[in-house]
Amino acid sequence: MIRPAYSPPDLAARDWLAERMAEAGLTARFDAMGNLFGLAERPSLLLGSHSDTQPAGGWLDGALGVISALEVARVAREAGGPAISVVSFQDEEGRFGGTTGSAVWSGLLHLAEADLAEDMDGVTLAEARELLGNRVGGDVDTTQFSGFIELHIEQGPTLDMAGEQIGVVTDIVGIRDQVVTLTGQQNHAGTTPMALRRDAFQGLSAFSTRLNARLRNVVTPQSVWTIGHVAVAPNASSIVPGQVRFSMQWRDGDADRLERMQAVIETTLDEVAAEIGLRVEIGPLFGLDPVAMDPALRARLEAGAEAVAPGRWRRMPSGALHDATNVARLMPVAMLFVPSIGGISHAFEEDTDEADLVAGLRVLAQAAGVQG
Ligand code: HGY
Ligand code: MN
Ligand code: MN
Repeated sequence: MIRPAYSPPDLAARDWLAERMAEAGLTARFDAMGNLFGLAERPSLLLGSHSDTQPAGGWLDGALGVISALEVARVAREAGGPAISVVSFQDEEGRFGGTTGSAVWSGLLHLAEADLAEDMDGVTLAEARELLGNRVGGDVDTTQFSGFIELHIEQGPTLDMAGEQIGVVTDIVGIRDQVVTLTGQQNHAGTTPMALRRDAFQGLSAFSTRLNARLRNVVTPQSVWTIGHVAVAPNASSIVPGQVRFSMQWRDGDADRLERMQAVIETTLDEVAAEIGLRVEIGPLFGLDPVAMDPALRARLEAGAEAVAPGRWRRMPSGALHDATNVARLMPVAMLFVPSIGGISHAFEEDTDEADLVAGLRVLAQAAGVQG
């Protein structure tokens, strides 16, 4: 099942979750973005993640953290404490940009500005939010929470290859993401000599090849860059492409290196465009800087990992982006990972051994002060 933000499956899943929160004794509340909170008495520790998915995502990305948080909160209430609240953030997967729900809740992004964002089909966030209807119950005060812990799948190969069960996250990488449009000249694929073409796809191809070579001078083995979405126009076999629109995304643990990568991207784009005779348009830049996890909360996760999986846990950075990056603007945050089999994620094959899922839940409960 895939649940793109604000889609009927996403909203049905959030309605189901709101009922489970109420059954667990929490007060369910949707805010204006569609972030769904299950609130305990003040002050409480906030646990959670996101329940929207990628267009072709796996069953655990986000949902694991939300359901685990609900279970820990339920057990905590039955045990008479501590107060644990739960959240499922909206649009972490970025139908409208990236970690949009927690970005608005944390004050990084104003709702009015977020509403202008469009998805790949031209639907605005304002239009998508209207589908929330009368679910919206008002803002959720950020000061009622003492901190935030997110359990998530690793989405990479490290723990699985090492045969370990738990990753305690040290920091979350930063990200930059933008849409680039190259415009040349649409023309006949049979009569247009190669030397006279202003072929936008050839521009993208030359850009990508040259970028891979140029970035080698700037990056480390942990740096990544991706052209994940490409729209070729008019996308016909007998027409020289007049335009390509593509996503340019890069990530690194060092904010300065993200800047240096951006400079290489922009100079390479300009150089290739000048050679082929293309116009370059670069859309708004979506960016989040690297964030370090809170030492005190992280220590609680490390103690839990040592108790639950002695000798089978490690400290590690997160190469994936998470809502915790935004929430860190408001309160102490920490994250823990369980292994992804084969390192696969953002794919239907995404999976984790049940024993590892249970281990992650137990570490989360222990770090939250809940004896499961
Ligand atoms: O792309 C990410 O890192 C996140 O899984 N949305
Ligand atoms: Mn996720
Ligand atoms: Mn994801």
